[in-house]
Amino acid sequence: MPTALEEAWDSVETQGALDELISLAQKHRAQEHPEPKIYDDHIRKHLHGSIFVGHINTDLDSVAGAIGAAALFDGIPAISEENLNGEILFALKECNIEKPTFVEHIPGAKDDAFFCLVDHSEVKQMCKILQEDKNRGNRIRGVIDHHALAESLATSKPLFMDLRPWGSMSTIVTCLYMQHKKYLPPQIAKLLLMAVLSDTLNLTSVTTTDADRQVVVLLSSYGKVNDPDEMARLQFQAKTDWIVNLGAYEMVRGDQKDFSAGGWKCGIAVLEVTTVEPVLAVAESIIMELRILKKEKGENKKTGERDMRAELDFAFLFIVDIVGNTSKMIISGGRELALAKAAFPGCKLTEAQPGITAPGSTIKADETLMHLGEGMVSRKAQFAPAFLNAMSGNFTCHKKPNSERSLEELQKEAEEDMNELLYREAQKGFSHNSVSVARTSQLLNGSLGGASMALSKKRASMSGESSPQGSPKK
Ligand SMILES: [Mn+2]
Repeated sequence: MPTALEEAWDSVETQGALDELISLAQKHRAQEHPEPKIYDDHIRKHLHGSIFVGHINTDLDSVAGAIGAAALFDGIPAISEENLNGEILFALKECNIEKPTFVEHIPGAKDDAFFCLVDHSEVKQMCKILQEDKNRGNRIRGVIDHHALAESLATSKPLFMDLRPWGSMSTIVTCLYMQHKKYLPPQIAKLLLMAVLSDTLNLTSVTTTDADRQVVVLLSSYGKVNDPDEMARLQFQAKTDWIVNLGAYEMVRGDQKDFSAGGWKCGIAVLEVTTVEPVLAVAESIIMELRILKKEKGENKKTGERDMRAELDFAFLFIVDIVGNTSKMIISGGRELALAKAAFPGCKLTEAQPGITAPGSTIKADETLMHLGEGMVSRKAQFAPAFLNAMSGNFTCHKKPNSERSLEELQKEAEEDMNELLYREAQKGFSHNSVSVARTSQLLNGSLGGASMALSKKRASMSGESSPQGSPKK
């Protein structure tokens, strides 16, 4: 089997050009920039001193990109959240680079500092400071990204933007080093390499482009990484070990994004692992957390008020098997089942965990896990488009979109809704510390049992029936 590096070399059509790039860049190592160019100088001046920060629910690409771009443009690298995932921590250690400062601790960040966003452009993915700042349009001076440009992004002044349809933001940053002929220190090269490997799943994801392959070759050379395949394996293993220890609460909220179409709102969480079994072992808890998450999305964090129309209609968790190059999707209820079938027709369904209880009356226990086909690994390129396509078509199920219903209607229905009961019970019983949220399994089982009992009694008293669907395991 050829290594990722060898494959990348083979796929690079312009090897001569690449050699030239390397020698050119090496010539400029550690030298003063010899030929000031209007292009470079003005961008440098524009971004100088800015805080470079990635998205919340942060990932290695966001952190590495912020570090790389800040070093290139003489800015300040920042992290959007205090807690970093196991892959990021592993990469920083491996590259001997210090963890950047949490953005809220950077002087001026809350007042008048300028920002360059990396790896995102949507308001809802921005760090809390920017989300809450009505003046952010004055403060965002740059965006370097490889996602669709957000409709929600607006600035009051012209800004520097570099958006390219590549597999990783760190690929763009690497090219910016070449463009600006600036010395790329080996540690930063290694960190950027690890970020490209992370975002492209070691160059196997459908989002991978030739630009990413070329950059992997280049960065392996600069960063002195002889075997990027082995590097990818180690970092994915670090991420998997970390995920397995997270627990269901963090699993469904860690790398989670919402998508809307046709009045529907769908949340997609993704876990990238080298082995899926440890995640499936807690599938029942994951389903419960997905059901609670849907309700949580209606909370207004600032006012503490709830808007049930803002709740998710659907919540999914995809477990991406990086080694097998395929995915499994946890289906948390009847609505999710209907949408999953519309988005991914013909995919096999099984139970997510042996002996699992069906999460509702419109789904069976052996329909709680969908097995997606080979090569299905990307939220951006595959999962989200499939759902968006289904939702914007004439998709219907047994419920209408939350956004199209009246508050009265939703509030009335909530009294009968298992998810609502779970949500209320869960709010009573969990401990929250700065590192993670722990719902003890006892509490969970107790809550689920309690909620189910309450619902069961209520239904029985209302209709005379006595065996509600969706009752939990003892
Ligand atoms: Mn990225």
